[in-house]
Amino acid sequence: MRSKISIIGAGMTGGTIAQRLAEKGYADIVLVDIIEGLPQGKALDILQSGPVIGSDSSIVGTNSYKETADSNIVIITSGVPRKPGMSRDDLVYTNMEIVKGVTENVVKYSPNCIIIMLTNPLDAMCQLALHVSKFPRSRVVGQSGILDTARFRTFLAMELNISVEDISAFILGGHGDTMVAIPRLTTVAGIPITELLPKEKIDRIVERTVKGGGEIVSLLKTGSAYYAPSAAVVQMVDAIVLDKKKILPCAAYLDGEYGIKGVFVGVPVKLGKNGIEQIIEVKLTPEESAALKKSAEAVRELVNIMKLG
Ligand code: 2OP
Repeated sequence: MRSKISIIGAGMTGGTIAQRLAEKGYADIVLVDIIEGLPQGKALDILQSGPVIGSDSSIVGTNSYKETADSNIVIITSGVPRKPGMSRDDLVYTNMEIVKGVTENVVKYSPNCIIIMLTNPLDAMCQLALHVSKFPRSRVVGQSGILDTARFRTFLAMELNISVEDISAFILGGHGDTMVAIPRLTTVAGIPITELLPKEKIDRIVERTVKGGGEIVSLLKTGSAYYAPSAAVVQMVDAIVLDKKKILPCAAYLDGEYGIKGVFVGVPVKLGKNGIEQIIEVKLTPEESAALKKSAEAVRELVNIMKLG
C-alpha cells in the first residue's frame, strides 16, 4: 500500500515537492492551499504526468483539510517567503499565525502523522508545531540542515572540481545566520577539507553557504529557493517512508543533547518510519560547542517572541 502524504501550501515549494514525490511513485499525495483552483490545477497537471513518467500515485488538490485525513506524513510549507533584504526571522509574526492554524487542522485530521516543517523561520516554526500538536518530539522535524549542507557541498565541489557526491558536509545549528559549519568533520572521500583547502577559502565558502538562501532571494526578487529545499524534503520523506534509518541533518527538539534543552536546532538525526528515531551526538570542540549553543540561544529568542507559554 502506498503511503499518504499531504503537503500544505501549493506555492512553488509545495508544488515542487508534490511533483518530486509523484515521480517517486510510492505515495498518494494531497496538496492543500487556501487559494481556490491553485492546488487543484497543480494536482491535475502533476497527475497527468503519471502516464509519461510511469507513476500511479494519486494526487488530489483541495482547499479543505478533510482530504488529508490519516496522512502518514504532513509537510507544511504554508506562509510567506522573505523579500530581498529580509532575514528569515522577520517572518515570525506573519508565519506563526499561519502555521498555528495549519497545525491545528493537521492534528485534527491526522493525529498520528509525522510533521515535516519547511516554513520560516524554520526552527521557531518547528517549535510552534510541536507546541500546538502536542506530538512527541520524534514526530516533528524540520527541513533545513540537508539544504544548508547541500549548499556547502555544492560550493566545495565547485571549488575542488570534484563530484558533489564525494563530499560529506557537516552543518549544525539554526537555519539562519548563526548556523555552524564544522570543516573539521566535512570530508571529501573521507579526507577532511581542512587538509585540502586553505582556511581563508573555507571561510569564504562557509560565508556563502550561510547567506545561501538570501543570495537566491536577491536573484529571484519575488520568493525564495524551492528546487533544493524540495529535494531536501524528499530525502527526508524517503528515509521515513522506506524506513531507511538514514543519518541526516535536521531540525530536532533537543532535551539536553549537546547541552541544549527545550529548543529546536539542526543536528544529525536518524530518520526512519517513526520519524526522529535518534539524535546523534557528535563530540564537538569547546569552540564548536559554544557556537552551537549561541545558535540555539538565537532560536530561543525567536521562540520567546511567540510567547507559547
Ligand atoms: C532557504 O534557505 C527558503 O529557507 C529557505 O532558501
